[in-house]
Amino acid sequence: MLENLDKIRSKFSEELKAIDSNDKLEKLRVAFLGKKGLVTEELKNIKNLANDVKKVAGKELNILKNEIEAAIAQYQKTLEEMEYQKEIDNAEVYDYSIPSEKPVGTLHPISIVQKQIEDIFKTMGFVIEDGLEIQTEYNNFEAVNIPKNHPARDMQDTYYLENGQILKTHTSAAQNTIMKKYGAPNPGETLKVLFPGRCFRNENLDASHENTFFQLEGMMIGEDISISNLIYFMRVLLTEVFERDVKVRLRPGYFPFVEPGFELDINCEICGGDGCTTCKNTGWIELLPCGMIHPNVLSMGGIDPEKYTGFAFGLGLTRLAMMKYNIKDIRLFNGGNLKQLKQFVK
Ligand code: FA5
Repeated sequence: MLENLDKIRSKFSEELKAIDSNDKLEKLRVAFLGKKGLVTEELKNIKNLANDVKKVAGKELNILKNEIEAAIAQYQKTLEEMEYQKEIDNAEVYDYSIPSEKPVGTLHPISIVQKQIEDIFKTMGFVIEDGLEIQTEYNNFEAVNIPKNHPARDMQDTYYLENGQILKTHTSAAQNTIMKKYGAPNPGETLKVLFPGRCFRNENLDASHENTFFQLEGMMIGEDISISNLIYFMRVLLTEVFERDVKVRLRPGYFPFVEPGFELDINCEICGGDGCTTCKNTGWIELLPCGMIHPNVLSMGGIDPEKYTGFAFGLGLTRLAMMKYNIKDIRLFNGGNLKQLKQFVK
């Protein structure tokens, strides 16, 4: 009996050496440990042995069975490694530094318009700043002259975080930090900053309202800045983006952080002003609120309102992209449907 076990052991070792696939390994397992396998047959024979050798034979058989099981498990890992090595050896080698023949992606329409405006304003001496998306209530509201319990807070349905901070509702939330960062301009100079960013409001969604949208804010501060400077920059912005004159209207608008304040609306490019779902049948899209920075806001930013004046505007960048690319519904931008988005961008 014990001699038999040694033979089985050697036979198994010999046959294992020739195995080069999982299928063959499984067949080998069945041949030794399966229902009619060599080890199983020996186990069945134990009952026929004399009582004094039964115990030793049983013990030795179990040792052999465990050895074979362990060897198979170990060999499975070896096969996996061999397989992996084979894949590596056969893998195509890529040189990732070679530019692809076709561009595999494009910029998002909003990024394209943003970049275009940044380029225009950089040539006019503006610096570009990046505002935080998570903001303090102070920066988002108090620092732009909207104290606690001010009714203007209701105009911007706000997402509050558990730690008391908020998702910024407008890019104006960066005004105070930027004023403090740069300080008042030197005599004869101006501070000109552009700060685009993603904003969040708990809106009822429709063709022109998203809960996540982009604004692009601009601010110019100096000793002699007036509404004519403001109108000049607004005009440059729109003609450069549309590459033609577009019909706009300027009307008074209320924002606690500007005085006076204006709403600049653009004639709806989707319907040409006739009225459609995008413009809610008004023929106009609210696009570019602006105004002269309120003295309180300058003071809170550490700039003397007796000496300096400035303008600020808060462009609805997502809506501008809608008008530029004739996109009827704002929800398309965040919808993630690349096929739809690609048709607007070359
Ligand atoms: C503001 O957010 C002011 N901070 C803008 C400002 C800056 C005024 C500086 C004066 C001086 P308003 O809430 O109107 O204003 O938003 C500005 C623009 O963002 C709107 O004209 C619109 O084009 C865009 N906008 C506002 N809410 C949404 C929304 N839910 N979805 C898409 N665009 C929006």
